[in-house]
Amino acid sequence: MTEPAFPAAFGFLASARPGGGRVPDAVFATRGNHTRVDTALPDQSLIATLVHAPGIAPDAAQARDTDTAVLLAGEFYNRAALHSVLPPGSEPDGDAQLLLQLLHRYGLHAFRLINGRFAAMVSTGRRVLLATDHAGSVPLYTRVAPGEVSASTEAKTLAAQRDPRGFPLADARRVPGLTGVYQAPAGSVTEIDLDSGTAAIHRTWTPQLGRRIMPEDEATAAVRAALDQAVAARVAPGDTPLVVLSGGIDSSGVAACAHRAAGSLDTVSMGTDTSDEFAQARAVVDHLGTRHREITIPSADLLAQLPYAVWASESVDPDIIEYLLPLVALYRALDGSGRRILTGYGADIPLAGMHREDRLPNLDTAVVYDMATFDGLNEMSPVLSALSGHWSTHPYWDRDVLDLLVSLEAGLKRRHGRDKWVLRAALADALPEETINRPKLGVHEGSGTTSSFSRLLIDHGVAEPAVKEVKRLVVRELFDLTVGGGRHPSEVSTAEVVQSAAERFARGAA
Ligand code: IOT
Ligand code: MG
Ligand code: MG
Repeated sequence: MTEPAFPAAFGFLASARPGGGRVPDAVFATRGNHTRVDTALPDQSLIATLVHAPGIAPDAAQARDTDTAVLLAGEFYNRAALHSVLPPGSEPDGDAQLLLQLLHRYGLHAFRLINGRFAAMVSTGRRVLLATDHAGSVPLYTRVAPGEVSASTEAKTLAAQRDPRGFPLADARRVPGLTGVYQAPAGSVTEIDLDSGTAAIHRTWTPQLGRRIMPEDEATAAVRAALDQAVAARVAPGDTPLVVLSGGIDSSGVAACAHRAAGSLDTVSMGTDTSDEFAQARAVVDHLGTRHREITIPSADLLAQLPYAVWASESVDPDIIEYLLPLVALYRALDGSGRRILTGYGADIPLAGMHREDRLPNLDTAVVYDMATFDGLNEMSPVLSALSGHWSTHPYWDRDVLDLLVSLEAGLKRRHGRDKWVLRAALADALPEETINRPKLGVHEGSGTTSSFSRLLIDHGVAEPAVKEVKRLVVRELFDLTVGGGRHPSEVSTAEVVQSAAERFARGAA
């Protein structure tokens, strides 16, 4: 089986009902072709729109047999292991068929076996299953009523459907401002009874709380092996991947592994007129011999794209939006056809890379906190790049890599006066010394995003101490306009929203 450069589908909007029905024509942020699916099972119908890369038939995103139908957005990374537990002779063609066969063998526990980046909807008997990967990295939203379950990888497509009014879904996160729309939790299967609209949530993954003590050489070898494998699983045969490269240890490590796995590598770095990390990325480019591009985006253009970052991520968290904006602007600036993109995103969460101090108790507190609060932030969403036709994937949040990194005792993460020590040591033979030793710089800092966003607010009369709160108001208003209100981001002006948020804050504070 050759693996395609793209998953068979990037996203979907679907509806399950006892009888037939239809799904309205939806506007996704994800760019791609739309294919309609209409599956009549004995006890329910599953109808859907699949969004997929042009030129790729989305056949492998759907599968059915007599009483079960599967829809899948995204891809699996442990296919060989998954195949190995199926009866001899079963030759599933594509990830949706593989999932269908696993469901027959394991029931909904099948989702506990999968290491992937996906969202899935399964119609079976009179039940509907909605499943996310361990990280919820492909966001999945639902609106449930007796007799109908709608689900989508983008909340905005459910906002457009005002009817039916959603049933409350205990233990799932409400989507702000969208009545009756809930986000399926990361690492879970939501099992819904189609007739009553009642649901039970089954956890399929949870971050480890135990910590492992390991000798230095064993820990570094384990990290290197896990990362190598995660990157190799994300590289398609015959395809040259693209790494978004800052020149920090996280993305440089991915670049080194990807170069080895694919035999060739393209890299791209973004900067602004106020700051960049071009020289640091260049050291890695020269060392590995990648084909490299630098893209400079003026800060004013960057901030003008805030509506796109919120529209794509469907996140209301202002800190997260500052991390995502430079990446969204970078993805939008890539011309040409869709690419398979690997990032270093997420490494700082299990390694507490954002935590700039020495004390180990506080470091592990930061890891536990971040691992308990990432769900719903949508920072790994594929829509960030899919809005310009690219598929992105994050090797540090591979389930095996993440489980390993989270579980290492804090003294392996901060050691010999270095942050992220175990990762730096694991990559010591693959990268230049200056890259291995380079202190952490966040993407929001290296691109000047945080400071130029602050400056924009201050220029609109916001006082320094209020900047954080007004940023929150700006992001929420952008969310209400582009996700809840269905406005295209090209029609939304950052400056106008900043002005209105600043005025609202001033009135409230007065
Ligand atoms: P950072 O780790 O600096 O960047 C994340 C990824 O974005 C990098 O690994 C790289 O692939 C890409 N990138 C960054 N800068 C550039 C650039 N100039 N050009 C091209 N690509 C670039 C924030 C952060 O520090 O980003 N993200 C953290 C923490 C998230 C916090 N979330 C949470 N607590 N839930 C992270 O772990 O990635
Ligand atoms: Mg990082
Ligand atoms: Mg960085």
